[in-house]
Amino acid sequence: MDYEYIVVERPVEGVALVRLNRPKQYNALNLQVLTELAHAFESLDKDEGVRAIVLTGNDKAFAAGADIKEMITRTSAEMKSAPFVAGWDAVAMARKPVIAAVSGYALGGGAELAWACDIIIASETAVFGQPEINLGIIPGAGGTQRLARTVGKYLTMEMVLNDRRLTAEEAARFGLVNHVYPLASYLDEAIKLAAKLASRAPLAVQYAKEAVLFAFESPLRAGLQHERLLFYTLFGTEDQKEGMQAFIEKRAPEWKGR
Ligand code: DAK
Repeated sequence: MDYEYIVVERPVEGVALVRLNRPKQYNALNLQVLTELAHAFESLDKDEGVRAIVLTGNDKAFAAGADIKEMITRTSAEMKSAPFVAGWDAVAMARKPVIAAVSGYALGGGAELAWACDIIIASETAVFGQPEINLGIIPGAGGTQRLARTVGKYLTMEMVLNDRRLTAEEAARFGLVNHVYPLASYLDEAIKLAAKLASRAPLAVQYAKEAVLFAFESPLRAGLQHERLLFYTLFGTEDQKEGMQAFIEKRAPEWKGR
């Protein structure tokens, strides 16, 4: 598939960088962007050469939300049947770790794209918000759910009901952002972190991600059982033998991803 509104690069071994590229519209997510995003994430998730993915926009905007001009005339049925959600879902469903590198506006569906990632790196200029209420709608790509599960009821209510926006520093303080860096370095730092993840045992990384995400979806007992099952499964991999052997031999492990 040729992409019009996203760019996919391989900045370092094992890492894919997906850039939203609709700068004049602040990377507003129209159907085409979301379709391309879904395609890219599905392909990268299958690509054995890719072990971590960085999703970014540009310095001014990660993404200012779904495309309002495209949505305005749509009916309920049209919104439901158009494959809008595929983009957000593909990011959220990736088995490999996904890092959002956010600068400038991350609003509405743009913020929800960041919330769908596993780790969020922000530039000092990043602004996060769910301003859908100003348009007479509510978040529809996970905002109310992922925010509530991450920062709790009260801050989520203020953000969703009253368009409270968070600076990068505030988002970090509330546990929504892992690290804040200057504008000049946030993307490099995100790629550096992705390279570190890409150098780790691939199956263990994927299973660890799966286990953590399961915590959002299950009662504790089911989560503990799921974690244990994944833990036992890893003892059937070559990487577990290699990791433990390397420890005993005091050398660096060589991961095979099997
Ligand atoms: N949609 C369309 N165009 C947008 C846009 C957006 N979300 N955000 C910005 N733009 C366009 C502007 O229209 C303008 O285009 P021209 O007029 O130059 O053609 C250009 O980008 C620059 O924007 P501004 O002139 O407004 O620039 P400012 O610096 O003054 O302001 C801003 C930047 C980001 C604060 C402002 O543009 C803004 O407030 N944008 C809207 C933010 C917003 O309300 N976002 C939420 C959108 S609703 C779904 C699930 C979820 C969703 C959809 C479907 N399903 C389950 C199906 C998500 C919905 C949303 O995200």
